[in-house]
Amino acid sequence: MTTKDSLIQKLQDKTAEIAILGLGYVGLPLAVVFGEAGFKVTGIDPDTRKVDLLNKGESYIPDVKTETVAALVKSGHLKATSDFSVLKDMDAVSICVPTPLRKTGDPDLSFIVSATEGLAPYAHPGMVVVLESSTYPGTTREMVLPRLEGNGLKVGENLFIAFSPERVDPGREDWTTKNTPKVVGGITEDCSDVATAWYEQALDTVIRVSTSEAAEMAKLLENTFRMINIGLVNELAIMCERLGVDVWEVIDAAASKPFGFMKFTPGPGLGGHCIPIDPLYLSWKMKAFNYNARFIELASEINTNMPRYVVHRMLEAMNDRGILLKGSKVLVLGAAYKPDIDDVRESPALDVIGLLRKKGAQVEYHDPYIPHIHHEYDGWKMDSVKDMLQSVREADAVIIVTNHKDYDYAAVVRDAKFVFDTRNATGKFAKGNEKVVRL
Ligand code: SAJ
Repeated sequence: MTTKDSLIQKLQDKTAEIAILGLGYVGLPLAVVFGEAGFKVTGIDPDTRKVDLLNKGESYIPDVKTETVAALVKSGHLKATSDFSVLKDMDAVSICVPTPLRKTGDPDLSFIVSATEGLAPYAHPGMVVVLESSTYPGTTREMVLPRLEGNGLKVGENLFIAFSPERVDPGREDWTTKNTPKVVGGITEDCSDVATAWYEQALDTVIRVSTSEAAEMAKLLENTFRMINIGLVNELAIMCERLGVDVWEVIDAAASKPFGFMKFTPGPGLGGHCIPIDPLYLSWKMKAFNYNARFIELASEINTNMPRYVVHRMLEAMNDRGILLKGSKVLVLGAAYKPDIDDVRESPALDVIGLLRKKGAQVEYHDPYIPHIHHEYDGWKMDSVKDMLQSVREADAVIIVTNHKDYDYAAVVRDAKFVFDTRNATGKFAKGNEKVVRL
């Protein structure tokens, strides 16, 4: 029996030992899915706080219930450690580490490199390694493979390497790690065979592609598609304002088309750790091929400018009402990067608050999910106000930046002196209401 066949056999009878490198919002749900499928899973993370919580049977990820973790720890299907040497006993390793941007706007692969270099000393014949972190096409072949191959390890023969993009949408309950179709592409056909055989043991649907580059590019297409279409509707909002047309009415009307259209809505900018970032990994890579990814650059420019645009619109609307922004009390409603989650990464609210502060407004914010924020570049820190409606009443102006569903928008409109609504959250309360201006 070849090394490949015996590894596939161990994966199919679930005697293969699984390691998940990186226990964040991607890695922990994946560890749970493999554990619940019957594998013994070892989570590895340098953050000992996460390790200790997991070994006590506690979850720190909202999408993963503590009772789920507790049951898996109790049954011996899940444990955690910060000690990479356990990898010498592992047969299958999934790398789920962040791929942010550097301050220069270039891809930051340092987490992938350090995870791979942490794994390398323990890589052994009969191991499969899958990278899940969103990254540019070629990363698995150029950055992971060279660090693992050698010392008797030959990819496709006794070492199997693939890429499988994470598709975790924090806070979503209908599509989960287990039931969301999963793309898998290997460095070689044999690598694809092994990685697919592994993932098919725990995930409902595995979509096999021919190479790791195809899998890397599929992910970037998914998120570039979103970023560009959000940029399109943001520019549509700018055009509609010039035309005196209600962009929200226009989008709702277009969305009545049952085919050939997909609804996106304008807003104060593009937040999160996926959509604003993943496409820039692609445009950065294309520069090495002397190709300028113009759609991505333009959409990124439009989206990046939206915080400045909405503050300008608000300033104009306040001026029309004789309210001077400088020195006025402004309440920002919603700081998370999208509704009903507790994540503030890259949130446009941070930019809006920074711009309002620079224009001399006395800014407060409220967000039920974000008790405090700290702007790492500008250095300012703020705590969410406690009584949202009380702060609405005390403010000279309110700007709705993130439209959490729990907000009572009727009460906000009732009690506010002026509302600038960047999300059409006040929709039906805004019609003909002088106090409300929408993007
Ligand atoms: N946004 C708009 N208008 C829209 C949609 C989004 O302004 O029409 C803004 C949001 O407010 C947010 C940013 O864009 O600031 C990103 O929003 P998102 O809905 O794309 O949410 P994310 O960043 O959590 O994206 C994730 C992605 N999932 C993965 O990468 C695995 C994305 O592929 C999903 O499609 C998305 O969740 C989702 O559908 O919720």
